Formats: sequence, C-alpha cells, structure tokens
Amino acid sequence: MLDVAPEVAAALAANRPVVALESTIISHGMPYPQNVRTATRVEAAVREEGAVPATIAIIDGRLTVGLDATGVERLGRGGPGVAKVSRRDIPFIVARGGDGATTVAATMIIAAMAGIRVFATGGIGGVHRGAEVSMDISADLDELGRTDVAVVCAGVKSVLDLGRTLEYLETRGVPVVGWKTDTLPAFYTRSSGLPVDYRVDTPLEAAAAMHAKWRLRLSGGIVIAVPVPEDAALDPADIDAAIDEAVAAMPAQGVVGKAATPFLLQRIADQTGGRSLAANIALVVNNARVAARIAHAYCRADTRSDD
Ligand code: PSU
Ligand code: MN
Repeated sequence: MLDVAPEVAAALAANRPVVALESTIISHGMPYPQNVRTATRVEAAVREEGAVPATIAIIDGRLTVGLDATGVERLGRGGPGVAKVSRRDIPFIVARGGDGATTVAATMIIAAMAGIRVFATGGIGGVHRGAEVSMDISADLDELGRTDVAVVCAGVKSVLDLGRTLEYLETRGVPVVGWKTDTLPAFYTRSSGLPVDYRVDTPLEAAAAMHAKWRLRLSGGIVIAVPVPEDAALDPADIDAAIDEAVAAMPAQGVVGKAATPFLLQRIADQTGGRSLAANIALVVNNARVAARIAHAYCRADTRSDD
C-alpha cells in the first residue's frame, strides 16, 4: 500500500537527509495555482539545502511518499474537492482507491512508515477557540503524542487557542521547541508571547534531542517552531482583527469539524487582501530550509551505536 519514490528510497537507504511535506496545505490550505507554485518552491528549497523532498499524499489509494509534479498538480487543481485525510480517514481512502490530501497527522503516520524523521509544514492543527464546549481538538496533537517525527512549523495560528494547545501538547508529552526563540511563534507573527519548553539555536541541538528521545524509546513527535521571516511577518493588530472576524463568522455559516480550518484560512486570506497568503508562502519555504538543515544534522549524528 506504500509507494516510496526511488529517489526518496535511495536517500533513506544511504542515510541521506529527507524532508517530508504535507498535502492538505496544497488542496485545502491555499488557492490554485498558488498552492502548486508553493509546493514546487518548497521542494526546491529542500533541494537547495541538499536534502530530498518527499511530498506525501494518497494517490489512487496508494500511500505515496515523494509525489511527482503530476501528482502535485492533481491535488492542487482538485483543491477542496480532494478528500482531507487525517488518521481516521486513511483506511477508507485506501480501500476506495481514492485520492487524499494528508494533514499533519496523516503525513506523520506515512512519513514514519517510510522511515522519515523530519517533516516541514506551515502550521499544525490545535485546540480550537471554544473547544471547552465544541471539543474541537485537531488529531494532529494526538499524533504528535505517538508518532516519531519532528514537525518543523511556524508555530500555531491564533485562529486556535494557543495556551490550550500548549497545555494539550504537554499532556501528550510533546516537546515544543523554539527555533532561535524563547516564545511560541504565532504563524503570521513572530511571537505569541507564550514561552516554549526549550530553545535550540543550531540544527545539531535539535537533532541531538531527537536522537535522545527516540533512542530512549520515548515515542512521539517534537514540534520545532520557527518564526515567520521578519520581512514577511504581518502587523499583529491587522491579522488579529482578520482572525477574530473569521472565527466569529463560523457559527452563522454552520462550519464545524474538518471544514473549520480550511474555512478560517480562506476567510483570513480574503480579509487581508492576500497578504496572509504571501506570509504563508514565505514561512513554509523558510521552514523547509530549516527542516533540511535539521535532517542533515540528524543523519550526521546517527553514527553512535544503538545502546
Ligand atoms: N494550519 C495551517 N494551514 C494548514 C493546516 C493547518 O496554517 O493548511 C492544515 C494542516 O494540514 C493541518 C490541518 O494538519 O489543517 C489541521 O486540520 P484539523 O484542524 O481539521 O485537524
Ligand atoms: Mn477539528
């Protein structure tokens, strides 16, 4: 059921760096054709850093690691018409032989199956605002609690409840690490003001903690949160207003469940006249570069005996 592209398989077999990339961001996170262009740029950024990109999705029911350009185009053009696949959805899309755009959770699962330990994306899912009533908590958080993949992201978007997201990750035993920062980045802005658990300033520091965690059989992921590049960051007051508007619009439109995150992303892009999309693209590319450097360090550090 698993198809690993030859280039990706060869790199893994030789302990060369590979970076997994998700596909919900392609089909549900950005409009066409920016989604396809971004996916292509992100892959190029990974290559520029000397690592192999492995975009992950389900194509005709096959778990696909290392999507080709045709696959990326198909998921990008298909947009929201492509199934958004989290953990619960994988067996059904496979059984039906369908296509699926994988979330952070599903991408982690498939990356781990293929032996990939580093994954780059924009933002992870989290505890939604009002979750104390709706119980809307992304399956990404439980996946981070169980699957051995480091997720390099730009922190957590403030469409979510950041404080509760951190509490939930703590409960699940997931370290939240700041990349050259002491606070959790808030996706469009460089800081939420909330402290992270640990700070790393080099790829090797991140890689050493990953090795220690998994050598100790402490299963589960690590969140490595990278602030959006300075020149792409949005003004906090502007973006907060757009986010508040989007969150407030949800109940009237009856948006719940898996539709919530795509709805909020689209609404915010409309509200900010596309500036949120530009920031999103810049931060994903940046995260891919950081992830590639961490993947390099992880491979280099993996020479000690497994005792
Ligand atoms: N956050 C973003 N952009 C995204 C997503 C989250 O800033 O594209 C996507 C990711 O694929 C993430 C998913 O895994 O949304 C979370 O969806 P949910 O909240 O339904 O679990
Ligand atoms: Mn949800």
